[in-house]
Amino acid sequence: MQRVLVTGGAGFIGANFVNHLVAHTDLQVTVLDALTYAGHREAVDGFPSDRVAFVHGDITDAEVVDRVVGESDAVVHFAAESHNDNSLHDPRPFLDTNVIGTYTLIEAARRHGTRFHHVSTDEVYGDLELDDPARFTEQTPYNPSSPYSSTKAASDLLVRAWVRSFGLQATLSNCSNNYGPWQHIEKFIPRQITNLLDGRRPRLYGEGKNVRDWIHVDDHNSAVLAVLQRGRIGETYLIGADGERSNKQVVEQLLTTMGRPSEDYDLVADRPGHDLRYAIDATKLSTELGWTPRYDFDSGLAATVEWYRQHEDWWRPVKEATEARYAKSGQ
Ligand code: NAD
Ligand code: TDX
Repeated sequence: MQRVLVTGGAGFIGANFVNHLVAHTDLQVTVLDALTYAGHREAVDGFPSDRVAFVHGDITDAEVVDRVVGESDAVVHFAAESHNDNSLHDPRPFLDTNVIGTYTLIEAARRHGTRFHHVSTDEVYGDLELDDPARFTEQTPYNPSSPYSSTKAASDLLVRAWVRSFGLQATLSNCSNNYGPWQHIEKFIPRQITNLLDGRRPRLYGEGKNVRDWIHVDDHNSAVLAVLQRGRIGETYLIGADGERSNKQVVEQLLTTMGRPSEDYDLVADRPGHDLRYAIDATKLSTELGWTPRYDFDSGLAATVEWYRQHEDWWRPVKEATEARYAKSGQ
């Protein structure tokens, strides 16, 4: 394996993955990214051109996809519409990118016999009760709740069907909630960090009791690389780092870290259909591939706060518009 195509490589997780590949492998990288509102060219700038090439294009464009897949030994597919709240207001781009885009990529990978890794989410499994000791495993039945998660579930099923029907050389991974540098400030953790940096109060949906299972983006990406290099074809691996916390706990921790009283937040309108709890059992990944996470949540979160403090010129231009969109839904 020499050249890896990273779709969505200018987005949050994809950009961190490109940085991870440059730092930890000799692989050459091609990024394919449409630079939607969530894509940032500068997140993958500054590498030597023999390490990282950038192609500005859409994964639903069969012509450009066929060319870049044909030039690559493997594809790692991150590109997606990724925000649940956006999917509730306008689902159509989620169908186009997540379903048709994935279809376009796996057809090209099938034609060229290219190794394919599909990056997905634990949200395909629906949610768990707050007081249920159960966690998601690779055997949990699919039961997605939102337009976003249902289109991700559809894309997973397409990849699985292409493995079975056409012998596509694919693996899949489903990861829990990521945090870290370059995450768009529409998402929970960076929204609250930038609210606090801006002198605003954090905004918790509902009563703040929903639970997410947090993992640092670099731990997600080291797991994706392990699956790409050593995963068994046709298999799904769940990725998680035992990071369950309620949203209220996370906000209280941010307030304390940033020197504000821990009750200094607002409860706002809940998300329709809001999943209660996600939790990942990553036993298969750790026993089969020997993967372990490196970050603990407390120091990872503190480093992330510091990153947003240092990168105000990156997030400041979109802060007002992001908050104005939330204000329309009372959030
Ligand atoms: P993101 O929204 O930050 O980035 C998505 C990237 O894809 C952007 O660079 C965007 O420009 C690009 N893109 C969107 N539509 C495109 C199209 N039609 N053609 C080409 N490029 C396009 O998303 P993220 O949070 O980095 O998520 C990346 C992947 O990881 C997604 O598949 C998501 O479902 C999955 N995932 C995310 C999380 C999480 O916590 N963020 C957790 C598990 C899985
Ligand atoms: O302002 C907020 N207040 C709040 O309480 C926002 C933006 C969110 N929330 C809540 C909703 C969720 O319970 O915080 C939790 C996390 O919200 P998001 O950051 O929107 O993430 P989530 O909906 O859990 O989905 C994320 O994890 C799985 C990613 O956005 C997905 O791409 C990934 O698949």
